[in-house]
Amino acid sequence: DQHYDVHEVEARWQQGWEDLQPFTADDAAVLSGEREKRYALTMFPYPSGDLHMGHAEVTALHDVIARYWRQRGYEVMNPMGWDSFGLPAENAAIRNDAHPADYTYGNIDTQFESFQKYAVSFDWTRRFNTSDPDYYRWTQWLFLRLREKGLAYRKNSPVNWCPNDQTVLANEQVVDGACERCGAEVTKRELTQWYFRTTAYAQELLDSLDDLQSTWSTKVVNAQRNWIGRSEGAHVDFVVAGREEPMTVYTTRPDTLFGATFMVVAADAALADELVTDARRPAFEAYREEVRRSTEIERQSTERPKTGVDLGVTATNPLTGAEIPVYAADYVLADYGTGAIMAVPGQDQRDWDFAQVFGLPVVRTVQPPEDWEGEAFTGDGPAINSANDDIDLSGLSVEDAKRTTIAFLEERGLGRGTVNFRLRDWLLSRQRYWGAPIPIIHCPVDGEVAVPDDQLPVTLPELRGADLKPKGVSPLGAATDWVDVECPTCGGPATRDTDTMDTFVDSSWYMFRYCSPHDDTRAFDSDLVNAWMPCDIYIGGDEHAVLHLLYARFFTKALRDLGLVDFDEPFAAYLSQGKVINNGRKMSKSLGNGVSLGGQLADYGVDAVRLTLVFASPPEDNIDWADVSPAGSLRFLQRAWRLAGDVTSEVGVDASAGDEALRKVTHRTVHEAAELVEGHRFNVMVARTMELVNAVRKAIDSGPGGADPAVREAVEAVAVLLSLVAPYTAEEMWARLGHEPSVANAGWPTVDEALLVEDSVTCVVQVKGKVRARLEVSPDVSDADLEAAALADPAVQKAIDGAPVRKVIVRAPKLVNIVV
Ligand code: ANZ
Repeated sequence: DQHYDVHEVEARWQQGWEDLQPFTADDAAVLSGEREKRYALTMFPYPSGDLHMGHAEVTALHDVIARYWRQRGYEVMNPMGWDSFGLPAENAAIRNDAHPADYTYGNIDTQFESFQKYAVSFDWTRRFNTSDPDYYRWTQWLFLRLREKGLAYRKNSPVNWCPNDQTVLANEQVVDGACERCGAEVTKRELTQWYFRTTAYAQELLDSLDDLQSTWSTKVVNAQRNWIGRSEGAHVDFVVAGREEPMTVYTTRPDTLFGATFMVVAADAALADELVTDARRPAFEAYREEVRRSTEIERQSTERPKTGVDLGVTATNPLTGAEIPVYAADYVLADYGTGAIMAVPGQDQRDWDFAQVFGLPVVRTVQPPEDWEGEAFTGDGPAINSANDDIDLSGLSVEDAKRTTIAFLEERGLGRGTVNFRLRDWLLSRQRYWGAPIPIIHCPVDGEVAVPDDQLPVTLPELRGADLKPKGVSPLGAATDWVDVECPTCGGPATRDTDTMDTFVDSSWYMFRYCSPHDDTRAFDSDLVNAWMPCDIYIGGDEHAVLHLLYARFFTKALRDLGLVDFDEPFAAYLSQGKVINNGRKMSKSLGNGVSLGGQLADYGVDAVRLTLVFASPPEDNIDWADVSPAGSLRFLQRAWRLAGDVTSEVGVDASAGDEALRKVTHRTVHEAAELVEGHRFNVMVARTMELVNAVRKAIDSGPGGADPAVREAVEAVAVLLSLVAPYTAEEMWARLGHEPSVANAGWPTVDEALLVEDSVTCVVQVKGKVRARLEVSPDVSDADLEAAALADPAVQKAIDGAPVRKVIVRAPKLVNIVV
């Protein structure tokens, strides 16, 4: 036989695997310590259509690791489910004129079937959807536990508002001033919303990144660091004329205090409203209106000229004693630091720009370099214009001046050193339908009352036929039967909270739920979670580098402090995979360059598509579908499969009697493949497998032949290596070789160390930095022998050309460098 029928094989094995269930993780084996565990997690999908090339890529890569660990004898948990609440499903449902539940669960069925055909080694017994009441009951339960700890609370403040989706957004969901999902420019609104107190863990979230540095993608670690945004500086108190309370600012440059020539308050901060004089109020209110209407993009723009209004009050610079004016402006943010700054135009460009517009004085407090022609100077240099009777910073560097100023301020009670974080609390409530209802009841007598645990879940009302189009208030408000309830405390009339939770809440704890997915007495079994977690690998896209990972890390720390888990971080290793693109560009409808996964699978089969995705590039890099060849992958798989038909020795034959040269190739390949998988260099692992296939083909056709025991050993190794990438082909080969299924549990071939010793290595000989000869030498050649051999080589002699040899550098067995 020269070919196998890809689709016939797929249909047959899919059926066969269903009976074998080789991928069910055994809790008992892990709890008892009988087998070491590995928890392989890949991001669960949104059910907003069928699987696409992106899913195909991430699961193919992920499956290499999961299947490898299984072959190595670990007890592997590789679960999958659906992140089925949330805006993407809801928006798609509205577009398709369907109820979100019908739309969502229909897609889940479709995706489930596709996953099965795609043959990812998931443990389907652990499957759940976050929109199942059995799941979100516990999302609500966890919300209440966090609230009891003071980690979930409600407050009124200006929030990000997406005018298109008609809902609030977390800071993390605003990218360059636009809605992360729909791209609409985000505006601000004053609203009462629910928050998780992520800031309570700011320092710890930052500190534990040090431990993740070596096992997480660097890009992701850096993105997390920047998002948390720790800075060191000072709070400085300014006395405002006619006001008892001081005006406190946050500055990272206390050394520049002598140069603070005016103050700026965020226009939308309460403080601006408090400070403004009656005379200036009309101008202020008009300006504030203008600011509220503008988008984040406009406000943050550095090109746009600075705007603001004089509030009519002055503050006293504590070091110069000068009375300096206080302005309101939009370049200062209400929710960062204290929402107010001391402006130092000599050292800060934004302040410089503002000073130019309003004609305010500039005093430099750091000496710029002699040839300095710029405006604000932000670099280091000796302090100038920075002395009074009590403190003298003259000549100090920025760092020393900072320290001296902070000490002085602290001594006089004028300020104190402080640490500030860019990280904000996580805004979690959404004015949308398709999410977990917030389990709170509002009572006119008792205020905010938690829904008692035994009344969970608060199920979503069905609202069939209702208009779910976003209108800025939650559609749940329309379900009056559902909204009107008795207060659990006083029994009087009360109303349910009508907002739902951000879908990121659901995905912040799903990795715990997989450990005991069907437990209907608790969110998760802590013993099982502590046994299985942290996840040994987590694979997903870059787009979640900040949001989801940060939230999941926050949840883990909060649950630890609630005594529910005994570790600090959910993901021991994180790998972010690249994207599948086409003709150099992201696949999109408008470009018409989309590649359908279904079409590729129909044309080439599952294994060829999987192999192509794994082989194309290192996992972190993008794959351009225009540059790869699934047809070539299929030809290779057929070649590998044909080897199995050419093996004529019996199962269990003693390989040690076989051809040694081939055995060496086999053992070296298996040995390297393990290192390559562990180092996430899956594409190279495939390349090595291809080389092994070539070597066996040669051995069969023009070497010892198909009856040699070394050939069987090699082909069995090929089947096991391929089982990580191309499960159907591997299974067919395994059966053809006379084995019982499944190759997924065949076990990793044992490597004979003796066969790894190389016979010879290539030594490069350089003369005057140029390669002049390559010598085949023994791997354990001595420096002296190697030097003699190099000098005796005719090509080397010719290159030296009789010149005196000044120095010979020998690095046995690989390099000799001759200096003449
Ligand atoms: C005076 C000063 C002088 C500043 C100077 C900088 C340079 P990071 O590093 O990001 O924490 N700032 C403080 N609160 C702000 C707010 N709510 N909106 C906009 N800007 C704010 O930045 C801290 C610096 O950003 C602070 O230090 C403050 O300006 C400004 F030569 O104070 B600085």
